[in-house]
Amino acid sequence: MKLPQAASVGFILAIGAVVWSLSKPLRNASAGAAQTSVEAAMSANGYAPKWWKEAVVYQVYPRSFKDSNGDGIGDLKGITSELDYIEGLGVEVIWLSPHYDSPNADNGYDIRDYRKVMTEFGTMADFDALLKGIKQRHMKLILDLVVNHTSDEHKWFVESRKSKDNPYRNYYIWRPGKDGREPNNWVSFFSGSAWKLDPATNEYYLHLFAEKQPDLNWDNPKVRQEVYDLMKFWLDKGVDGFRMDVIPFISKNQSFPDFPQDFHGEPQYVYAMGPHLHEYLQEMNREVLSKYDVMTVGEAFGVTPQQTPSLVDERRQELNMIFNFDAVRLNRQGRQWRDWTLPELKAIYTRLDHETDVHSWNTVFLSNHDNPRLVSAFGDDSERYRAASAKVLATMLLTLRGTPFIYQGDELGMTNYPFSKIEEFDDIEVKNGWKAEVLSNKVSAADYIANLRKTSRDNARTPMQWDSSPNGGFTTGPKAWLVVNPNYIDINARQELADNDSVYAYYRRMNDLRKKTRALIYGDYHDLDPQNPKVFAYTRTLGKEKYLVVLNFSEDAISYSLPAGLKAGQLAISNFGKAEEQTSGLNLKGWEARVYQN
Ligand code: TEU
Ligand code: CA
Repeated sequence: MKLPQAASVGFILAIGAVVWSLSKPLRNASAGAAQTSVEAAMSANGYAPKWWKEAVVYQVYPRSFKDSNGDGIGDLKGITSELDYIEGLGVEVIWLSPHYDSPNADNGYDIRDYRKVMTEFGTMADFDALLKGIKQRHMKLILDLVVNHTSDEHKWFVESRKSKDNPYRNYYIWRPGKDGREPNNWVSFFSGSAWKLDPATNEYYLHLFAEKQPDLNWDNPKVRQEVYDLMKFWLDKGVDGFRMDVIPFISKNQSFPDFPQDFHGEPQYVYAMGPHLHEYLQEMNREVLSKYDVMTVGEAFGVTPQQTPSLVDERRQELNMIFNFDAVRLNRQGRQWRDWTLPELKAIYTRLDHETDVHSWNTVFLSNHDNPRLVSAFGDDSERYRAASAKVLATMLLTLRGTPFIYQGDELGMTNYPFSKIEEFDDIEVKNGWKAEVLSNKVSAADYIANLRKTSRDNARTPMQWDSSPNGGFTTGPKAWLVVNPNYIDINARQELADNDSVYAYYRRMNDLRKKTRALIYGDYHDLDPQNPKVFAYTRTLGKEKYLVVLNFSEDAISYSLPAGLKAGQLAISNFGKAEEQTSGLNLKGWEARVYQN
C-alpha cells in the first residue's frame, strides 16, 4: 500500500521526515546531506532515499564474461579488463555470480571454500585488483552469498559425513530412512529425491539442489556464526553487499512432513519461508549487515508478493530487496514453456507495487543466469524486431518502480542459442532432467530439446559476444567452455559500441535519463491501461514531476489513445528517434517505446 494521493501534504511530510531522520547517513552525494529532511522526503515520495534504490545493477556471470588466458573459461582478470565497458553502460553496481573455490557441479553455486577464489577464475590478488578497479570507477560490487548449501567437498561436509558423532555432523541435515525409504517425498530442483543415502553412516542428507549441494543446518548456531564470519571476511575487503542465493529456504521445518496435497508440483512454496527465517535474517542483520553501509537482495524463489514486506520492510531489519519470481517465471508451467500475455505481466507489476509501501523496495528484472535471454523470452528475437524489442524491454526495466538488474549480454540484445542436441548443454539441471525424463522414456528427446530451447538456463550462459573474431572474442583459445551463439558475427559489443543506434547505446541513454530523473526512481507508479493486450502505458509521478511511458509490445502499428485528461508532453526518449508531436493519439510503430515528460 502506498500513501493515498489524497492524504494531506503535512501528513506525507511528517512521515517522510521521520523515515529520513531514522535513516543512516548516506555515501551517495546525490541523496544530498545538504538537503533538509522535508525536501528529501518530498523528493522521494516518502521513501527514505538510499544509494541502492537509485543504482542500476549489472550482473556478471564470471565463467561466461571474458577469458583472459585462453583456457576457454571466463576469469576475474577478464572482468577487470572490461570495467570501462561496464562503466560506459552507466550502471553503478556489479553483482558477481559466485567466484569462490568450487568443484563446479553447479557452476560455482556449490562452494568448497568461501575464502578462496576459484582456481579457474584467478587468485585473491586478481579479486583485489578487480575490486580496486571497480572502486576507482566509483562503482560498487556485491557478491553472491550461497549459504543454503555448500559443496559436498567443503571441509564441513567431508567431516560431517564421517560419523554420527563428528563435531560437524550437525552442520548439515541428516535423517534415518523411513520404512527403508527417504525420510519424506521432497524433490530436488535438479530431479529425483531431495535426500541421498550416505553409506558411511547409513543416513540420508538433505539436498534441495544437486547431490553435491548438501543443505546446511541453520538451526545450528555454529553454522550461523560461520556464515556471519565469512560475510565479514568479504565485507572487510570493501565489498558493498550481497545477492543471497535461495535465502528463503535456509530455515527448515525439522519434522519434514511430506508435500501437502495441493502443492501443485511447485516445491519452492513449500521450501520457502520456514519457521525461523525471520529470526535468522534479523540476527544476520544485527551481527553483520547493520555494521556496514551495504545492500542486500534476496533471491526469493517461492515467496509471494504478499509475503514480500515481511522480508524487506525496513523497520524489520532483514533484507533491503528481494527478487520476486512471478514476472520472470510468467512464461513457465513447472518446467514447461507457456505463452504469456501482457495483461498478466502488468497485473504482476501492479500487485508487487500494491503489496509494498514506502517502507519496502522492489527489484525489477526479467532475466539472469537461470533464465532464457531477455529479448527471446519477453521480446521478439527475429532479425526484424530484435533490437527494437530489446529497447522496449530496456525502457520498461529502467522505468518501473524498483532497482533494475541487467544481466550481462542483454545490453547487447543477445538471444537464446539454437540448441538442437543434448551434447550442446552443460547445465546439471538439463543433464539430470535428461536422465529422469528422456532416458526413462517419459518425454521424447525432441520435445525435451524443443522446450529447453526456450527455457534452458544455458541460453543465458553462452559466452559474451565481444567482437566478430572466432568465439566472439570471448577467448583467444580454441574453444569456449560452452557453445558460442553463431550470431556473434552480427551481435557483438564492438559493433554496438560504434553504433549510436545500438541496443547498448540505448541502455546507456536510458540509464542517463533514469539517473537524472527522480520521478523514474521514487515516483508513484500507475498502470493506465491494464487490459490492453499490446500496449503497456503507465505514469511515474513525483510531486509535480510526471513521466508517461508508452510501450508497444507487438509488431503492429497502433494508433493509441491516451486516457481522458492525459496528454503526451515532451519526448524524453524513444527507440525510434524523434516521434511526431501528438495531441490526442499516439501513432506507435511496432515495438516502439516512448517516454514523455509531462
Ligand atoms: O537458483 C535458485 C532457484 O531456485 C532457481 O532459479 C533454480 O536454480 C532453477 O532455475 C531451477 O529450475 C539459485 C541460483 O541462481 C542457481 O544458479 C543455482 O543453481 C541454485 O540457486 C542452487 O544454488
Ligand atoms: Ca580463463
